[in-house]
Amino acid sequence: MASTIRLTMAQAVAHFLKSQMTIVDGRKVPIFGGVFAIFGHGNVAGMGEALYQVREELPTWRAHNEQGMAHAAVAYAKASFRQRFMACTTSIGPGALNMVTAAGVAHVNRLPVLFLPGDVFANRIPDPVLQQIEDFGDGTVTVNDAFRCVSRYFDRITRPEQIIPALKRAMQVLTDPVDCGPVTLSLCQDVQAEAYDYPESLFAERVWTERRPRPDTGEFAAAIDAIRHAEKPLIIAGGGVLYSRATVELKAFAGLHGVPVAVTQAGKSAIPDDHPLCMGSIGVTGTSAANAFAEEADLILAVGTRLQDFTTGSWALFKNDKARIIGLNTTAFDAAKHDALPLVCDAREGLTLLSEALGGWKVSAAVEASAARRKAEWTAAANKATAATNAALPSDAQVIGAVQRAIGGENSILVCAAGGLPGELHKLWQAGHPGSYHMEYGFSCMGYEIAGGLGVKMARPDADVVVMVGDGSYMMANSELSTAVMLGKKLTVVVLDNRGYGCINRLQMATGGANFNNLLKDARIEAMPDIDFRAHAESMGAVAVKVASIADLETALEQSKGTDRTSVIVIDTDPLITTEAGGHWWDVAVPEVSPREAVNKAREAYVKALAAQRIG
Ligand SMILES: Cc1ncc(C[n+]2csc(CCOP(=O)(O)OP(=O)(O)O)c2C)c(N)n1
Ligand SMILES: [Mg+2]
Repeated sequence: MASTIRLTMAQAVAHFLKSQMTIVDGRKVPIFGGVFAIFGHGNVAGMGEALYQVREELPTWRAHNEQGMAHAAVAYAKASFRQRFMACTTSIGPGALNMVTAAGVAHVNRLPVLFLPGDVFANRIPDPVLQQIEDFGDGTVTVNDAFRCVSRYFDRITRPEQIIPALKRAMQVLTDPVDCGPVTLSLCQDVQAEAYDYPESLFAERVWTERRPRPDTGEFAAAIDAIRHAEKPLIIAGGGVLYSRATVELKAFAGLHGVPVAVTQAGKSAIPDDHPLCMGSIGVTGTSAANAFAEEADLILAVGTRLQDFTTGSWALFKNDKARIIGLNTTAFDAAKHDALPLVCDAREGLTLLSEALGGWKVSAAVEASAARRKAEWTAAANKATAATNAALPSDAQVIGAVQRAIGGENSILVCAAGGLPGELHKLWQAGHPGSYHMEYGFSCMGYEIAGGLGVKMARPDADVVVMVGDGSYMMANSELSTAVMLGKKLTVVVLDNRGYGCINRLQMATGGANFNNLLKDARIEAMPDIDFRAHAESMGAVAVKVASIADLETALEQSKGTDRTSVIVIDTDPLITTEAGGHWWDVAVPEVSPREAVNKAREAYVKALAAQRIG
């Protein structure tokens, strides 16, 4: 009989997690970077005791907010190019539900995180326990069912032996390039403490290696044929290029065949922005260069992208009637979007094989010439937007310019997620090495930025992690600033205070709306908030300073380099200015009837714009 070991279910989880390994840069390392935990009655006795036992091999990190810690875990996975990830454990009820939004972030962005929320008693004897909701018609419903739609795999563990297949399934999903995403194992609190004779083999070291699927022969032949017949091809590089670590191959492909490359938010840094064939960002927040190629392209080689609306200009960007998409993606779901010729394979494998098969095929000299011209035109426009200024209230672009000049070097990683900044950064930030631009733009979840910065720093301790965040996002979630200070994970945080939800205010104006409920001045107020972000950040242990000009910002950024402490620099900005150059229409539905003339006008323009959309 196989030998067994008597453990509680929670102990089995902890021992199993610490035995999972992977290879990164030729070195064997634990695949779990650790476990973020906030304890409560749903996990302190079970998971808490179990994690204590393995604390040397599998570190437990204490956070301040479950959503924040889960964002940090998401960022850790993204900054690790999905090669390593974390687990997050919480109590039942509110602690668990606090992670649901972050699970959504992981789900949209296809990032691996293991969620281990506590759940109600499987035996139901003490019901209803503190923090247990009661469904009048279904005894099996708990709040953790909310994780189902934001998990690639969901399981509720109601018997200790169920954890055996569940853990194995979890690892398969977390490490699978296609299924990759959040896994939720909802751990009933009584079962966490229950013992079982687990087979010792469950805890044997397991080294996970990457799977790199190669293309189907027929799909490959069709893709080659389409590329060979293309006169104006364009590559769209998405996050999949980075997760596949196909950046060398992308550069080689573009260079050899002369095909211009445009990048999505997740794909930015897959090719350096200063590469002659990198046309920069595409779509709604695109450069004029990338969007000009997209408009005329007869072939779009979409590599590792979900083709979300910001990328496709809500499907109005591609204006050539003959435009054909090749969907080079590990995930058939993405590869087949919009009647694409699917090329289901790993990005690195696919690009290498395509390039080999294309041999000496190259675009015409005219394409390369227009790439050089368009890039130069865009660079001039971008430089103008980011140039230093002594305006009383600088624009986001001018702040971006200062940050880039001061700390945008080879070792830095820029982190951002929501507000007006993502659009400006997509256009204007000059990304260098792969992974140096960390934008969460699948969910664009306010409150991700600071916690995300922490996760990035944990994944890449040697990098200079720079977080750019708006006042709105800062107010939504900032508690992991204290965690970063506590863990000695140095972040440089630049807070752009435009006193409200600037980008939504602008969107409101663009859709004919009245200025209403976005900027603080347009909200229902008894006393105008005057938030002292500097003092707030200082109270959390950061070195904090408020600067009054772009010049002072550059000085403060320089000074922040000299300290090991997390630094927060606050600057007031103009809520109304964005970079006009580049960009594309975005489908945001405008009311069909309204007593407001401005809305009716916006509706007219909206209906006209809809005509450019490719349906299906
Ligand atoms: C959790 C969450 N709630 C709401 C939104 C919608 N939203 C996107 S940006 C934004 C305003 C962000 O304000 P701020 O961080 O100050 O940036 P700004 O727009 O001023 O540049 C809002 C409300 C969101 N993306 N995420
Ligand atoms: Mg703001």
